Formats: sequence, C-alpha cells, structure tokens
Amino acid sequence: MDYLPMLRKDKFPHIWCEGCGDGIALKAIIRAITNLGLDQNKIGMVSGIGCSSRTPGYADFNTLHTTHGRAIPFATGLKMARPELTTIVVTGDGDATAIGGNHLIHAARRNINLTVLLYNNFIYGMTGGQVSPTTPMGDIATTAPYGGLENTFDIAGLTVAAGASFVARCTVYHAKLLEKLIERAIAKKGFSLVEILSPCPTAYGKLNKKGKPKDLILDQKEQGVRVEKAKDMSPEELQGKTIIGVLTDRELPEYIATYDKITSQAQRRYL
Ligand SMILES: Cc1ncc(C[n+]2csc(CCOP(=O)(O)OP(=O)(O)O)c2C)c(N)n1
Ligand code: SF4
Repeated sequence: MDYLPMLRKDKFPHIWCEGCGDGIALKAIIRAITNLGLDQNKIGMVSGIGCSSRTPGYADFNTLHTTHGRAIPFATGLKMARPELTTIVVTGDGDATAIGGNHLIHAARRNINLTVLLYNNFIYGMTGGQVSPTTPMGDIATTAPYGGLENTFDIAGLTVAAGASFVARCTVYHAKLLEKLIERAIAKKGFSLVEILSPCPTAYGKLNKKGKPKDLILDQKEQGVRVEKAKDMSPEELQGKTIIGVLTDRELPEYIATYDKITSQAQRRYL
C-alpha cells in the first residue's frame, strides 16, 4: 500500500529520537485511515505540544498544532463547526492528563464524536523528562530525582468512568493490533480513546536505566496481555502486566446528535 500521499515529505527528517515509539504510532494511524478508506481531505487532526503532538506535522490532513493541553478544546470547536470531518486528537500523557486533564474528562463525559490517540510514554519527553501523571510511582524524572511520590492515572479507567463510548489500550510493539484498535476508535460514534504505550528511551528510559531503545520495546512484548486472556488471570499474575485490547465499547448518546436535536426543537418552538 502506498502511504506516502498521506505524509508531508517536506517535513522530514522528523524530530523523534532513535527508538522512540511515536513513528510506529504514526504508521498505525495512517494504516487505519487507509483501511477505513477515508479521504485525507476529510480528516481533521489536532494536537497540543510535545513530541507526540508533532504527529500532525508529518500527516497530510487538515491539521492544527495548538497549545499545550488544549488539543481537545480546539478539536471540540472544529467538530462542532465542521461535523462532517473525522476529527482525531493526537496528544501525550502530559498534554492530555496534566495541563489538559480537565478537558479530557469533560470531553469523555460529553461523549462528543472525537477520537483521542493518547501516546503515553510515562514522562514529559519534549522538555527533557519532568514527571507526568502517568509516571509510575517511584520512577525517576528530572523533577522527581528520588522517585515520583504520586499515584498514577489509569487513563483508560478514567475515561471509561467519565462516559466515553470506546476505550482501548495498546503498545507500539503490538503494531497490528494497534492499527485495528485505531480503526475501531475512528469508526465509533461518540468519544473514543486509544491509550498508546509509546516508549521514550531518551528521557524515561535513560533516567530509569531501562537499557537500550530496543529493550523498552521488548519489555512491551513481555508485559502486554490481551484483555481476553487477562480475564482469567489473578491480580498477582497481572502484576507488572499491561492489559491491551478493547476495554469498553458501548452505545451512549452522542453530544452533537443530541445538541442538533434539541436546537432544532427549540427553533421550531419560536417559528
Ligand atoms: C502552557 C505551556 N506549559 C508548558 C509548556 C512546555 N511544554 C512543552 S511540551 C511539554 C510536555 C510534553 O509532555 P507530553 O505531553 O507527555 O508529550 P511528550 O513530549 O512526552 O510526547 C511541556 C511541559 C508549554 N509549551 N506550554
Ligand atoms: S524525547 Fe522521548 S518522546 Fe521525545 S522524541 Fe525522544 S524518545 Fe520520543
């Protein structure tokens, strides 16, 4: 398959470090969009700021590279104004769960038809390795030299609880599964989120002595457990594992559909 028309070749070489998972995630997104047969001119891709948020710079869609933490509000405005566009947010764990955490919760609660692809690398990559809400407790960051003291967000659990229609988790090691999950998330009507575990060897890996870039990817192979298999495993067996696959897929009222219905009823009342 020829993916090159979906890439902005003049923007290469990209900024990502050797062994960063973000390039694998970009390829999975492009493959998913190709599989769905979507017109690249009918896609809106919005990001905040961070290494992950550079993704729309390389993808030849209608793209918005916005401000740190605010990708979801920009995407909400775009989707409300141009509902015919398939609107995808690409964001990082810092972008979406620290500075932008409230936006994430409320967009899920609203169940607006957006797809959020959240690259979780457990740290602020672009700015050199500050602690993030997903840094595992006790792990090192430049702002947590003795180890993070705070509990870790379960992003998928958070968005399920807030009311999202579709939530999945995957690693970049499981690239084929990732492609399929992104496909399902985009096709789903309502708020959908795929948490993509994407290793950052340069900041997280180095600070936490995780070995060579390839070792972080191989750890993902070791840790990933399909949700179907995890159901039969005990909490002890699941210790240190990452459950991957579809975590929630449910039918709930979608915000724009409800909004359109109510506003047209209200307008009729005043005619
Ligand atoms: C309002 C604001 N605060 C802080 C920054 C600095 N900043 C840029 S990227 C970033 C963190 C990025 O971390 P994450 O979202 O996890 O993405 P990653 O780089 O790890 O992919 C920060 C704090 C900024 N650009 N704007
Ligand atoms: S700093 Fe980390 S997240 Fe950023 S490009 Fe390098 S490896 Fe990837």
